[in-house]
Amino acid sequence: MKESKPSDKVTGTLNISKGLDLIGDVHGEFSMLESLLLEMGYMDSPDGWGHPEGRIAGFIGDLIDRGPDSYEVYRLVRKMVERGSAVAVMGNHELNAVFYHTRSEGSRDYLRRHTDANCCQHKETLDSFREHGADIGEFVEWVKTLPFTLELGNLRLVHAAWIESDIEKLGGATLTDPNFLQRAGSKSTEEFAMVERVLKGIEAKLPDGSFFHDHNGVRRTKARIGWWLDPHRKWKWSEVAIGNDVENAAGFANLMEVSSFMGKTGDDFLTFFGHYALEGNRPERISSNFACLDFGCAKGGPLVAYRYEGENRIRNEQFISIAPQK
Ligand SMILES: [Mn+2]
Repeated sequence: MKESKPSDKVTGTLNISKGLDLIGDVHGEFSMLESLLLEMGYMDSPDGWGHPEGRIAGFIGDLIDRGPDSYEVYRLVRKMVERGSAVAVMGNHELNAVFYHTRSEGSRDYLRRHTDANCCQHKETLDSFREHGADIGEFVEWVKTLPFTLELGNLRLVHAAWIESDIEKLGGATLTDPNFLQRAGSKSTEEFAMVERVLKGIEAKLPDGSFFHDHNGVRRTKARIGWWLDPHRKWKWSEVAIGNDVENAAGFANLMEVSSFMGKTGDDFLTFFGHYALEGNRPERISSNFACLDFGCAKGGPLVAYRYEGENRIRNEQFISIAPQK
């Protein structure tokens, strides 16, 4: 891990003064992504997509898996990043892909085991690369270069959770460092725990007897928790468990007990994230400085973006969405 502070890694050359369009989890939905870019005034060219007024796109992670065209989404985003018309942070699906294709040091096992469940989660991506005769290794090497977080002016971009202490300790490390990659991919290391929290968020055990079924029909007794919630306030379980229906969980959650990482983030920033597959077809902010841009596209929901214009409060009228095309 390098010694730099998170504020050091603002990409100095990136000019977001013309506006930044933050795009939620794409999950291989290439035609929805093209529709969204067109809707926002971006145009395709031999050099890749760009905006005539110099706006920049910001991808919030989870480009791949689930949808049918992960390869094409990857090519489009990579080209945009390389020509300077987009930035991207890593999502948990990209992280999983790197671990899935990287062997654990001194072992024949992969950092992410090739179990049926793990293969199943990555299958659409493997199929998409195979159909295009493309080498997934090239994708993996590119993904390793993605930052876990970006701070741009008063904006913070992270896939799942802006956990200040973790982000400071990670210090801008990326998976291109082979030692860091091995540690981040090995359970029981501090690096593994930090990267998990930032890219997958905080989970908590539901009260005894409570559960929900996830989109794969798997019965779950732990739920993703809204890390941005004030732990000193009283919250019902249905308010705390994000993106899943846990109405059978009675009573209040004690967030002070859930995790010591709750609710500690700067109010001076606008923090954008994805990951939680919120429900509803009319996307809106969580609060004036937090917004989730993932509304479960590839699970039947819309693909969502937020059009940032330099404001210091998130405004509901600046969301834009593309309805599922099936
Ligand atoms: Mn996702």
